[in-house]
Amino acid sequence: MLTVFSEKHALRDARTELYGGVLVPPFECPLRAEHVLARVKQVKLGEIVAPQHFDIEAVTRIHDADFIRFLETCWDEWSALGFEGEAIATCWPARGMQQERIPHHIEGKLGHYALAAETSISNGTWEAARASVNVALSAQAAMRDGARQAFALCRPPGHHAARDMFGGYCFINNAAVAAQAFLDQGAARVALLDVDFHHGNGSQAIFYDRDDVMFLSLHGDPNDAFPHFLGYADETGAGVGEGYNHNYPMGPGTSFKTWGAALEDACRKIANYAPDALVISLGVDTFEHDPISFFKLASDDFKRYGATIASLNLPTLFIMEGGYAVKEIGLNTVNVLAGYEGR
Ligand code: Q9C
Ligand code: ZN
Repeated sequence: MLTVFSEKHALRDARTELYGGVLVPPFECPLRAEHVLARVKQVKLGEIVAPQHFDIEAVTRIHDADFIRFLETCWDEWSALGFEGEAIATCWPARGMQQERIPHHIEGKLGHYALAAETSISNGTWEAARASVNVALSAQAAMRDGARQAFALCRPPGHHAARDMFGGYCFINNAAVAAQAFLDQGAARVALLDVDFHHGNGSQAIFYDRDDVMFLSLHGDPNDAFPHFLGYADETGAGVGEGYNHNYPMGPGTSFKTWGAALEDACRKIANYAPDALVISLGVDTFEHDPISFFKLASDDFKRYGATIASLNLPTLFIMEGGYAVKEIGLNTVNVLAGYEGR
């Protein structure tokens, strides 16, 4: 299958992530994308192309325009103040405080637009996030033009980003923007299946009250795992979207047997929905040796579940999300794609 990749991902190279009370080098690092690309080449998965440019309107179909302007200007505003470190939110509109007001100061804007504190904004972050969504939109355009499947090697990832929030290493929701592009080109229904270890809170929130995108997510139980405050099984959608949101939270130590059964159930729901396209938020942090996650999938399991996804026989767009076992990220990611292709 076709892979879309942008070298501009490397512009997202933050120095710091707040982890365990310490500023550490980010788990979400440039080497990740380079390793996936190397494996795509090694197995000769198919052609690799650079993204085209898309107007920002494709992004503001999903995201708030003021939020996008914030992402674009945050680093300049922050660095103009002469701080030594990267831009990190430290203050939020907590319970009882004003949720809608957007303060002028960058510290207030960071608190308004951040959903968590681990993700710093650094020089080049906006340019990389912009290139990442162009990767997703280019892979989607290839499918509009007739491709049956495609792989968007996006970095930074996107599924935690909501209409007007960044965090969890995500800035622009690449999968949501691509799903909306399918609809805007005439699809009646799109299924968005999120197999990243973490719940795709951004994607869920974006489509929660809609019936034209079914969102399904298999993930670490939010009682035990980030993002903690969304992703529970009783979140089933709202309004006309009621019944079109499905969460499969699973506990520490979950094996492929359990995880694979959840995938089978999700695939049955997708088949009944009969979407015109399937978007996969493909994170491989479900791997047994992932440094920040707690599922127990082995490298061969990724191949097996790629085949399960293929059995849906739908036009399928794979969007790269998480996965932090950097040494094995290429093997695990491309195993899904190769398994999908039946090899
Ligand atoms: N104790 C994605 O996979 N922090 N984002 C986790 C672990 C945030 C993951 C803390 C993890 C975000 C795209
Ligand atoms: Zn993840």
